[in-house]
Amino acid sequence: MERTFIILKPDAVQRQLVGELVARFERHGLKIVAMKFMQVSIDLAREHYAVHQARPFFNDLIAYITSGPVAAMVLEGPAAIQIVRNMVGATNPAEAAPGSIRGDYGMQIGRNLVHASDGPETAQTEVALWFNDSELVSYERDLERWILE
Ligand code: IDP
Ligand code: MG
Repeated sequence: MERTFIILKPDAVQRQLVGELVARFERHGLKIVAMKFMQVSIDLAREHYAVHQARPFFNDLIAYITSGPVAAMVLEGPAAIQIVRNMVGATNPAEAAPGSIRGDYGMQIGRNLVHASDGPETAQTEVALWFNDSELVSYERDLERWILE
């Protein structure tokens, strides 16, 4: 079983798309393991996006992710990382396939609505950066056998 980390970025919150986007993940069959609504600090933003610190858009990226509250969550399922990346779509909404979140709701790369972990190592690092162990909830879904064989 795999876990992946997702942020519904400030534009998703301001555009009142939180429910719609969470519904997409739920409908797909992904299991919500953790979720919180929060204002991201500059320090957390810099740590989360540390891999991009040398990029020309880094300061804009930090300004964007700290510009208002976000909804952060951990989703679980077999191949959850790849499934969520597919659902999110290409980084630039202009290149994202219709049917993906960025392809359906986004216009520009600097307002692309959602972050999702890009691999097993980043997923593990990001989950640990954003959530304490006690915030990751273990429970059974009654309909599990109708989603996973
Ligand atoms: P990803 O979110 O699809 O994984 P990354 O390459 O990891 O894309 O970039 C992280 C975030 O940085 C993007 O989601 C986007 O918000 C922003 N970003 C990436 N490239 C650019 C750019 O060229 N200009 C402005 N913002 C960018
Ligand atoms: Mg990325």
